[in-house]
Amino acid sequence: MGDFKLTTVEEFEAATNRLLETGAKVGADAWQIRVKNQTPHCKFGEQGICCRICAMGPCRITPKAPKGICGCDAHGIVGRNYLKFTAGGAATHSDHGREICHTLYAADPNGAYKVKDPDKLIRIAKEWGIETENKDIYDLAHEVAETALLEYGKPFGTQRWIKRAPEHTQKLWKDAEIEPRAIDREVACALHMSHMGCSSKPEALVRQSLRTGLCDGWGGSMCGTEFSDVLFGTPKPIDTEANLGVMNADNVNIVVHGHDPSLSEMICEYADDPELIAYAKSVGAKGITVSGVCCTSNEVAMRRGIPMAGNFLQQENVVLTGACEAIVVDVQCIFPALGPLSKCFHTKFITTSPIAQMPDSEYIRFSVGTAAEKAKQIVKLACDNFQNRKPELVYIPDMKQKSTVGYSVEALVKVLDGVTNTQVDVTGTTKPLIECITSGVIRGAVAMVGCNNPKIRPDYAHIELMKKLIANDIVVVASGCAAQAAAKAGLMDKRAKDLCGAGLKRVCELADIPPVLHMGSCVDISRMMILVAELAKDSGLNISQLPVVGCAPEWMSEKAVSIGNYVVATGIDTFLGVDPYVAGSDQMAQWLTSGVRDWVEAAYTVETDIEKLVDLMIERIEEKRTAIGI
Ligand code: MSK
Repeated sequence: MGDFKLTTVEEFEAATNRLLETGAKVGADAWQIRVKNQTPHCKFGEQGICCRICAMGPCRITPKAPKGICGCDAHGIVGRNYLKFTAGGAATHSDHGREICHTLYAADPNGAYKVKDPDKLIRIAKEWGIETENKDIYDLAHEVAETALLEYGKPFGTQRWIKRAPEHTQKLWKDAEIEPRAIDREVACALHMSHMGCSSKPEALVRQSLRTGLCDGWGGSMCGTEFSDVLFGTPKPIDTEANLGVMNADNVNIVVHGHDPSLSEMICEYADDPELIAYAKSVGAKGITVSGVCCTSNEVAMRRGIPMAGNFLQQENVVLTGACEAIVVDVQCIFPALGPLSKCFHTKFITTSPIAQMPDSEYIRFSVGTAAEKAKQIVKLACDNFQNRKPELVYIPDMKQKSTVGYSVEALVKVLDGVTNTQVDVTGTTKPLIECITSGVIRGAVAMVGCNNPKIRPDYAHIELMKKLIANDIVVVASGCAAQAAAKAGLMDKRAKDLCGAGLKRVCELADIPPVLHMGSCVDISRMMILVAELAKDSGLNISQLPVVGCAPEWMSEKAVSIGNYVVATGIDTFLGVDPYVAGSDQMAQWLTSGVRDWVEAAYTVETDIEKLVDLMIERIEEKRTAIGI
């Protein structure tokens, strides 16, 4: 292993504490302080038994008051809250996907956005029955984009993407009446069902929660992923670095944060522009460093090798370094706290989307038509701000790890081709991976996804779970902030293979991969759905029979609940480290952890003890292996 060593959570925390000292000097607020102010949390809210969907309440369920004013009981209230939560997540992911479709619709050979993966575009067009012969690639892009946009509101039929699922899965969805129809319809239907005086039956609310999740994972998110690949390139393995040490005290530091690659791609483009680099030098910097936070970081890391400064609960840390000239955000997971915090430093907090506008920010509206001009303006503004730095406040923790990222399904299939000794030509299939699993060289796989949540020691659950899984020869595919936790710790460094069991270590060596594979942002969990669908088709097994589980140990957002619902509905048992506000209803808990298994052959497990959570996952993977006789 040479001089390779994982960075520990204790080291992360020591760096954060040092940054919080800077914050205290300038009177900055921090999430660590706000958590204390908000604790203990409201018990009614925690259990999901507070109802405020009409103006007769709010009603709260207690042993003395077991029903709301309308007569709704705890099960109906928890169920409606759960469905609304799901709808929020599905709407958010899917609207991100819609924006990407609009960007594709505006792609122009002479404009800011071009088609970078025409082969993928043609593959999708053929999949959707769109004529490709003798068609200009941009005409095709516009036609495909318009077809995709119509998936959001089409009056009849189901999502096009679901045809990618194995027939067995599609039949389960049909039989359970959870095939996702138009994306906007499922979200609207969820809000309709959970309106005052509509559904209060847990079974019905859970069913629509799965359907709404499916319109995200096999609808809006899949649009987001697939068309981002068409526009910006399908990720391939690429080297980068992760953690706050990627910021450079000598350079103008621009941090991109949020989710939509349309903005961050343009910022990266202009940060590389020789004219703007010369401009940065003219103001006293040595160059320009772009780094990322949250999923927008995953997007540009996977395609450009842009370093990852941190994940969700590190977003304030980048400002606390005193070396951030601009934090430029698009949508989702952005703390409004960044506004007041940036005022304690010289940092410009730049909001760019009408969807995410915040006080104390500089709003530079970004749109497809003006993308190049606005990106240039933002990079220049950051350069101008370099001279306003207060050197006495600058401290960048000397902490970063090497990572190899960019394992799209296409890339994964390609790299794993080299692993087995099979004589069959398996190029382009998941058969090598199946062979590794059936032979027992790899015991199974875990899709580790999701956020940070102050209820869990930040990053600890992600990192400890991943370490134990890979030591047990279970490969981990990761996305979102879970992926960044792994990268910051060093688990995406190929040298981390030495932490694996003998089988997985051998696979890592032969395929030249790290044991934790970066699959992208939170919309990219749709990549994981495509991967399991292909594994099922190539192995002849049902998805639910594969020794594969999902896990979100530190999740916090509505999007994560939508994701959980589509992962479970796809047939993958899903393990959560944070309760989704359903503890107040044993009926809802029963439906989610067991009842749904009758429909989709998978269910949730909620376990807040991290040690137990990982053991349960390993147990489940081994049970699945035994059930199929491998
Ligand atoms: S950014 S949804 S904190 S993964 Fe996608 Fe991270 Fe969770 Fe946001």
